[in-house]
Amino acid sequence: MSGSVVKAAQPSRGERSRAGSLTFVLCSVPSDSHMWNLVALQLLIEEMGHRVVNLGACTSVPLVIETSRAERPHCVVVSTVNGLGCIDGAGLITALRAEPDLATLPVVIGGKLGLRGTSDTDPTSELRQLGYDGVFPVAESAEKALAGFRAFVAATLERAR
Ligand code: B12
Repeated sequence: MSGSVVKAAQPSRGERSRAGSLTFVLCSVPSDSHMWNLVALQLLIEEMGHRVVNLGACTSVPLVIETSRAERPHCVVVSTVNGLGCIDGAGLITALRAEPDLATLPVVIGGKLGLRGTSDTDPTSELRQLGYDGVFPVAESAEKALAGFRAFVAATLERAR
């Protein structure tokens, strides 16, 4: 889903959030070809009343950086389930935080982040230290991860108002 990014005049973040809607860039990591996780999350976020720019599976890091600049989203949501989230997800947040204009952009990650499903060491604290604002592993419970994400979205909306 790559392509040229159109730099048209856009409403400011404040103008968009006053309209009741946040913008989310939804992506995966370069190694991950799973796509139904992205479809499900797009529907979930849209059902909450927000706009989603879904970059699809096997998302390249440069595309996430380019789209974050073009869309100026309220949050980037990284979804990954192939087990390499702790490695590829670490690379993505390190690259984003190295860009001065994206250093404070809210970015969260969730899904099946480790290689062995429920038996992995929880990578949450490591990913948070690298710069993620929220980490939502489904290893313990998908419901808990989604509830945590919903609470994060609600708090983001509150901050944007
Ligand atoms: C379909 C499938 C595939 C298809 C994908 C087709 C496609 N284009 O989508 C194919 C066959 C290509 C595939 C390949 C592989 N797969 Co696969 N695959 C699956 C399977 C059976 C279903 C995934 C699915 O569509 N689920 C439906 C969606 C809606 O659910 P979900 O993905 O879990 O997403 C939800 C939650 O995880 C959560 N969530 C996800 N992201 C985020 C983010 C946030 C912020 C939040 C809050 C929540 C959240 O919310 C989502 C919506 O409810 C799962 C097993 C399973 N039952 O989950 C394995 C599975 C994901 N695959 C697995 C593996 C290992 C692989 C391969 C490495 C296998 C191999 N050796 O080649 C490759 C990797 C390919 C790659 N490069 O990524 C493992 C991952 C292990 C782990 N992480 O613990 C699983 C879990 C199977 C297993 N039990 O071992 N796979």
